[in-house]
Amino acid sequence: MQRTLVLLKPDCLERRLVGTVLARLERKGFQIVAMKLLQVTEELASRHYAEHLEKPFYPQLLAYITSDPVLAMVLEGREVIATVRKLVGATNGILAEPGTIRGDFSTSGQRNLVHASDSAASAEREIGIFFRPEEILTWKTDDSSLYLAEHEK
Ligand code: 3AN
Repeated sequence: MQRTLVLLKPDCLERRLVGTVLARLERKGFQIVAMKLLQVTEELASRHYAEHLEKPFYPQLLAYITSDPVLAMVLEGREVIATVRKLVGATNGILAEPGTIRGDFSTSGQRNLVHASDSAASAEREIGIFFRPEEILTWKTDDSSLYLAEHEK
């Protein structure tokens, strides 16, 4: 089973779309194993967005991600990293396919509602930035047969 970091970003909270977005991720069959509401600081943003620090859009990205709280979570499941990226859609909401979260709810390249880790290495790094190991819970329901075939468990 894989884990991925998902952030519901300030615009998602401001637009009261938390329940809508979370429902899409949850009903796919992924398990929430950690969750917290937090205000992203400048220091936290610079660690999370380390690859964008030198980009021309970084000051705007920093202002946006620190403007209001984010809901951070760790989701667990089969192929969860790539699958959540597909559910979220392309970075720019204009280009994101209809049916994806960004494709259905965003017309922006910055205010695009959700962050999701893009690889196993990113997931491990980003989960470590937002959560201490003891904040990630190990729990299982016995309903896996509703979601997976025997050989997929
Ligand atoms: P994604 O979130 O799809 O992985 P990244 O990692 O390339 O996209 O970008 C991280 C965040 O930086 C995006 N979610 C978006 O908020 C912002 N961003 C990316 N590219 C741009 C851009 N060209 N102009 C403004 N903001 C951008």
